[in-house]
Amino acid sequence: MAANADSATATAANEAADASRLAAYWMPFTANRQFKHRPRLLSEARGMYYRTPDQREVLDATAGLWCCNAGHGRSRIAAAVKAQLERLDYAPSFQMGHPLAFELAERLAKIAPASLGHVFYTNSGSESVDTALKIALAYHRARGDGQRTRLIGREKGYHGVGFGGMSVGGMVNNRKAFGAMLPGVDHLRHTLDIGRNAFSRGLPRYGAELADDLERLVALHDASTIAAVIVEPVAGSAGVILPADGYLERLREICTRHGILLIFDEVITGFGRVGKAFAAERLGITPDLMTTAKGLTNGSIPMGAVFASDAVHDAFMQGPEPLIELFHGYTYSGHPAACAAALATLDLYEEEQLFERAIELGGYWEDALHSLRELPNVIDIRNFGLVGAVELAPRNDAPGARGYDVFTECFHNRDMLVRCTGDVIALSPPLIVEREHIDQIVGRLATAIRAAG
Ligand code: PXG
Repeated sequence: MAANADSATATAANEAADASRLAAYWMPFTANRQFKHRPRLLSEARGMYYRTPDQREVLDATAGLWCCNAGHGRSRIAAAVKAQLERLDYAPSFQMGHPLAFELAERLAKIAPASLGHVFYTNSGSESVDTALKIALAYHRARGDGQRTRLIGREKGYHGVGFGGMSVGGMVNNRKAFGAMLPGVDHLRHTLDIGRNAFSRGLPRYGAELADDLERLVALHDASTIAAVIVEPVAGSAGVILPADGYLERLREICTRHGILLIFDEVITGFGRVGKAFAAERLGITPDLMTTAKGLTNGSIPMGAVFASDAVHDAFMQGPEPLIELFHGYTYSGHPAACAAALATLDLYEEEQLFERAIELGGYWEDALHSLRELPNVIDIRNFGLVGAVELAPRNDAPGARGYDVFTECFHNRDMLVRCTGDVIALSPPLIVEREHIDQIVGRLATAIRAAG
């Protein structure tokens, strides 16, 4: 008895000591104090599973943060990074190059829509977005159309956390504390319409006309002042918001008619998430610029890439050759270790045919998710490719509480990692997922939704 009490005291003391050691790390997009009272730690990962420090196996239903598309612990990537760091750890990225950066750009251009033949490297999705916005502004200027300075985003859009991405983004909590942001930004209406589209399977039927909102902004500002429109083909962070069938075609058509560049933010949808290399290909609509990150290196080494159309790129390649065409870039643009990781990742995607998985499994995924429809408080289910969302009714006076409870219930009691954003549970498993994992994901989520009440 006494021994037990002693060991309980010792355990409590250890935990207290550990908790105090969590203080220095100011965690991103996290309720720091709440987290540190009851930490959720992951210490190892392989395949479809994370492992916690206390050796629980946690099923990864979110591919980390939408990035580990080939699953975890891929030794091919680790070996490529190690070999590269030993061969060439770093090379300057301005006015100098190294072979892998060129090789990777060529590989990437091959899997992108045909006209997107040029690649600019960054280190994250946020940097990709700010890079694309800057390229759009400078493109018009290079063509003598420098009065086109307005940028158009969309309500509920998420384009990272730089000042550019935050300004064109449309999630209020990501904006409200940070001042006036970029001037000359406007927003399209968002495309979430549960009233008309609840429980759609795949792209919803109603809402293509929402693209005409761009005509409203053109009428207000005049097309001659607008540089670019940026949208996520499928919005992830705001809770998996799908475009209605025909919406993106219409947006493309309006942009083309008015000489406005269309930017697809494919940070989440890129690298196989929706059944092709990019949503642009799956949906048959080609943007002028495309932002990516995450799945580019399977989440292993930070890296992003902006794809630019030949027309955009070529507009810069004018004038005297000794002139730098774009005064933009990062110390770590095309970092050798990141290039090695990306090349190994592309090998895995190709050899294991992972980009096709979201189409092969799409029907099974859709049926499994929609089996949750009758559970208490479920007000919508959305799916496309290997992305899914279950939207729950908010509790009275406590928006987000039910979603958070499902998330913590999943992690602590059902050994599964999901994302919650408000009262939406978002799912995006690694593309190596098998049918039995899908059954587990849906089964565990069902019990967590019931338990959260
Ligand atoms: N654009 C899009 C479309 C994104 O989803 C970014 C840009 C920014 O990427 P970086 O690498 O700078 O974080 C993202 C990031 C979530 C979640 O809540 C989504 C993201 C990041 C973290 C969490 O589902 N997307």
